Amino acid sequence: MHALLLEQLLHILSSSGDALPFFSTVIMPSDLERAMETMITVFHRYAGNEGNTSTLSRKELKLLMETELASFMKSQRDPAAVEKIMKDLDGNGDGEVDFEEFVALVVGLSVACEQFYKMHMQKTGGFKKQ
Ligand SMILES: [Ca+2]
Ligand SMILES: [Ca+2]
Repeated sequence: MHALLLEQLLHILSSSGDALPFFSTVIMPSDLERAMETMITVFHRYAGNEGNTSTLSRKELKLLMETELASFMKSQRDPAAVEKIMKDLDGNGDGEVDFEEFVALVVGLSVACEQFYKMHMQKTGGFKKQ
């Protein structure tokens, strides 16, 4: 992520007066806020299993993908897929996947899914103006 953008976002969050941003304080989180919270909690659920508790080892990433991205993994016939994805995600080359690197996976899959979503909507006429 762009360092300046991250700095700005951190500033906005910290100036809201609550050190632990908004998730725990928002009574009715929006869909998007809920999605963000889910990404964070899912990541930490797996990252905490072994070694560094704030990064995913190869084993932790594999378990996360097999459990949380089961349908994607089922359609994936390449047995070395996790290995390749791990290598792609590990931007800083430390052999672990941190949250920022993990988010790239979620973003990549979301972008790919959105392409299918658009095709589906066009086929079913979902994009037509009412
Ligand atoms: Ca870990
Ligand atoms: Ca890394």
